[in-house]
Amino acid sequence: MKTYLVTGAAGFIGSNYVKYLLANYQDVNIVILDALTYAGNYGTIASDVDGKRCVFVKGDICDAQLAAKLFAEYPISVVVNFAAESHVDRSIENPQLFLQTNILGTQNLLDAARKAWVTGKDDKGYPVWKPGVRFHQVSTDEVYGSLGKDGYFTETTPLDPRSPYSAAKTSADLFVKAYVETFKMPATITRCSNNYGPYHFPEKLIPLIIKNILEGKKLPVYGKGENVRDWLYVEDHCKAIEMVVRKGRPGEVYNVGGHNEKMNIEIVKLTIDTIRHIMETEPKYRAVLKTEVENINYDLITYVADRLGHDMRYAIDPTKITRELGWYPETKFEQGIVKTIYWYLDHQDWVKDVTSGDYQNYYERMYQNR
Ligand code: NAD
Ligand code: TDX
Repeated sequence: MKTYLVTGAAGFIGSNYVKYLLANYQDVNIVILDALTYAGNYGTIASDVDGKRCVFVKGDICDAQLAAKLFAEYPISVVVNFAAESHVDRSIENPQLFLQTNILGTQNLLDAARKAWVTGKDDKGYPVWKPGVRFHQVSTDEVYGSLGKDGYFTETTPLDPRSPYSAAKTSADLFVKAYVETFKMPATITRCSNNYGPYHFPEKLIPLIIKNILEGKKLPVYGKGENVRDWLYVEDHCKAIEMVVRKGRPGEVYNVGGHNEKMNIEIVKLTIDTIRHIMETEPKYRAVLKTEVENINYDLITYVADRLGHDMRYAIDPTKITRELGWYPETKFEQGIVKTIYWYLDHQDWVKDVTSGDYQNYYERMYQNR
């Protein structure tokens, strides 16, 4: 058995990863560390936490004492660091929080792992690591900056972050690299494109649009809606991470992407069309609507002021992970988006739950007078 410390697992991707691990790998125990910020929800993982294969600890990745205690208490040999402030718009409002969590938090985990996993020194003074240990950093394609019409991000594309969010994620990646070079830490990084799927917090484009359509609210599209994102179904991302943790070469970066480039406005229109079709053909779902079926149309789209420094296009070249590890995106976007919409229709209680806190204030602050 191996014990994984999975941080940020009460959020979107981390919770999907824990569910994926528990369902597919019998050789893994999990310690979840999550601060339960606005983006973390215990209910998302409550059914996974059994106190045996999976335990939950509420806490901050910046807390050095807590991290040391976890390494002392559990035989952790793998860290998968999802915990982060993840929303670009919030990073424009409060850059410092992103620096705190995404950079200092990652460095704190790197140090805690180093203290727990180093057993001595080799003849050149480099640390000797316990066999089989691995630190995995979950990063993003946003560290590469923004593309024009052509080209793809590869692992050798220069880092060129442009938002406080991506600047902080880039700094975290550089700390991981520094620990690899300086201490020979067995660490890996994955840089992934935009994820979508179950448990996605409704501040991000796809779940926000789904929620607003069902409530008959306007759909805020930034700028002209022509910015391009490369969408990946979240379970495909989880599979990629696990392949890298198990088989990826220590010290390496792997790009993960879905070959699914779409303009934002295409996403919004497709989501409107799909929900309208479901409501027309499966009347039982009309019970979740706070509007009439006839109102589900393109008139809901409203163009609002653009995001400051809005990256134009992201597109990942995942050749390396496919060639080295055999990973490929299994879920076609057209299937994934339908699955995702049904998941939200069937989990309105979850949406209500995660938006019961400060969500309404955030929403008004972000979109009123935009
Ligand atoms: P999320 O915002 O849904 O979840 C983040 C989780 O981290 C939450 O459960 C939150 O409570 C927890 N957290 C925040 N600060 C913490 C702290 N100081 N200590 C402990 N826990 C803390 O994020 P997500 O979309 O699931 O993203 C997860 C990771 O994947 C992030 O590192 C993000 O940068 C990266 N990523 C996301 C995407 C995407 O499309 N969502 C794409 C590529 C990479
Ligand atoms: O209301 C909106 N209207 C809109 O037009 C929102 C919330 C977004 N957008 C646009 C901005 C982007 O071009 O949609 C696109 C997607 O926006 P987000 O869902 O906020 O994602 P993005 O900024 O692309 O970042 C996401 O992918 C990379 C994640 O939030 C990051 O954590 C990840 O690293």
